[in-house]
Amino acid sequence: MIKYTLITLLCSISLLCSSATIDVRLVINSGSHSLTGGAFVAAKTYSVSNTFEDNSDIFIWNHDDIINLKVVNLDSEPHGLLIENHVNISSILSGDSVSQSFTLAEEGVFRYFDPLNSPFNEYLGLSGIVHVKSVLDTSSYFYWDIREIDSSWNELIILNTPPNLVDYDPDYFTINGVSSPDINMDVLARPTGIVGEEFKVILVNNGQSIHSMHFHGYHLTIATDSKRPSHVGRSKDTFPLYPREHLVLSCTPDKPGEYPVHDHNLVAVTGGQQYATGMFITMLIAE
Ligand SMILES: [Cu+2]
Repeated sequence: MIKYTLITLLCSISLLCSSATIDVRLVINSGSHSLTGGAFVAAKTYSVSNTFEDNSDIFIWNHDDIINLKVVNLDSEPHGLLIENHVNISSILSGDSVSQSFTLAEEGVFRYFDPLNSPFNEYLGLSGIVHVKSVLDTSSYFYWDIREIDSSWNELIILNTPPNLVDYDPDYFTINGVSSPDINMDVLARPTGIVGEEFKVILVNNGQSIHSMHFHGYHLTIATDSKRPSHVGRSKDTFPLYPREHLVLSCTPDKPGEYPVHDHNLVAVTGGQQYATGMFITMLIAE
């Protein structure tokens, strides 16, 4: 079960936009991530619930909002929380919590993650997405938190045995913590729209592998490329995405239909060595 925190505040018709103050209780949980084919791996995630979720929550906030954040560590190990450009909590002991208030002073897409035991804690699932929007931005957005899992790594990391980086051989591939066909049920992930109306897709690679997402049916235009800013404005159908990189892609569909998107690295459309699952989603566009 995926749980999201979606907080969108629109200005009233008055010319004055005031910032909101939002209380967020973010919990670090450990548990079993259910994978395609009935498999499970040990994982750790951040969520607003005391119950383990398969993927860390995606936060959508408005520029200038004030966040009163309390991070609670329910895991047996110390963990931290870094939100790029906004927050740096270096360590929270097991059973402890840290509170911090901050203003969302910058618009954009930011990763949040555990800086401890890098890259293994963020690999286990302690990494997610924060999107800070202009209060005037009424665009339709979809979110893909892209990562892969080497189930043998999870077993070792949970036992505090660092795996060998050169042995990384992922066998599961997820978007927002789930694989095809279940990912098509995720309304925050699955692009839906209408011919002639722009939508945007935010892709964040929270894994350790390079992925390359191929869109059928349409060309999309790069609105943001965190790794290669000079590529902004390019229009094409396949987009490489490096670890810790994010992209914002814009699409204005020119025809109706259901069109697939998948990782062009075809091992990523498998799960537990079974084809076809993994990173495969469809866009559904109405007339
Ligand atoms: Cu393709």
